[in-house]
Order: sequence, then structure tokens, then C-alpha cells
Amino acid sequence: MKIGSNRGFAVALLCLGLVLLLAAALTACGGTTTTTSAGQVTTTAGPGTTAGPGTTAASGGAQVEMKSLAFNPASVTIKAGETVTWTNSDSTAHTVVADNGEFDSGNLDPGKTFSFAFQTAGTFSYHCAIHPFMKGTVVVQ
Ligand SMILES: [Cu+2]
Repeated sequence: MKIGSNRGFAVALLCLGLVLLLAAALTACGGTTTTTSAGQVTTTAGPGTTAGPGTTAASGGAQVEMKSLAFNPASVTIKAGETVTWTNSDSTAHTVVADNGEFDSGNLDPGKTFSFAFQTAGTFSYHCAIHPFMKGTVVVQ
């Protein structure tokens, strides 16, 4: 009875050991796979549009992207005193010029930004001097 008991205990220990070993092996395997795919996803998504909306929410005012020969969004609404920042995400230079001449960014090469603070309420139309068909509107409340 004493021998049988010891033997059962040994078998139980062996089983436990095997289970732990298996669990460790599975965990290690799963962990490696997850890390690899997560790293790839992060690298791919990095230069994407994820940062855009986050920046917009944090700064107040508004962000406008110049991409594919267009202002995006074409119309933004802000409060008086807030700033609109234009970012050239295109592969060619653009400008941001108020139709009423109130502001003129000059040439914005790819990657450059231009900001303008709107102090008075109203609707302000602007365009790109290089591509006159690029038009946008800032509504200041
Ligand atoms: Cu342009």
C-alpha cells in the first residue's frame, strides 16, 4: 500500500511535469508568433493615417492634408482664434492662398506644413496657386 501510494505520487508528478513542459512550449511558441506578426503590423501601419486624427483631436483647431492634388477635408470648421494647419502629404509642392489675400503659404514642398490662426468669424475660401482647381474652405464660428 505504501509502495503503491508512492508510485501513484511519482506518476502524478511525472504527468504534472509533462503538462507544465507542454504548456511552456506552447506559450513560448504562441508568444513568438504573436510578437512577430505584431511587429510587422506596427511597421506597416506606422506611416499611415493613424497619427492624423489623433493629432487633430489633441491640438484643437483643424488639420488639412494636401494629398492627391486635393485638400482633405475640403472644408473644416473651427472657432475664432483657433489654428488650421495644412500638411503637404503629396509628392509635389502646393501652396495655401486665401482667395481674399489674407494669407499665402508660399511653396510648400512635400512634408512641409503651414498654419494660420483665424481670429474673425466667417467663411474663408482658399486655393493652391500651383493647381487652381485645388480649393478649400475654412468656416470660423
Ligand atoms: Cu497644389
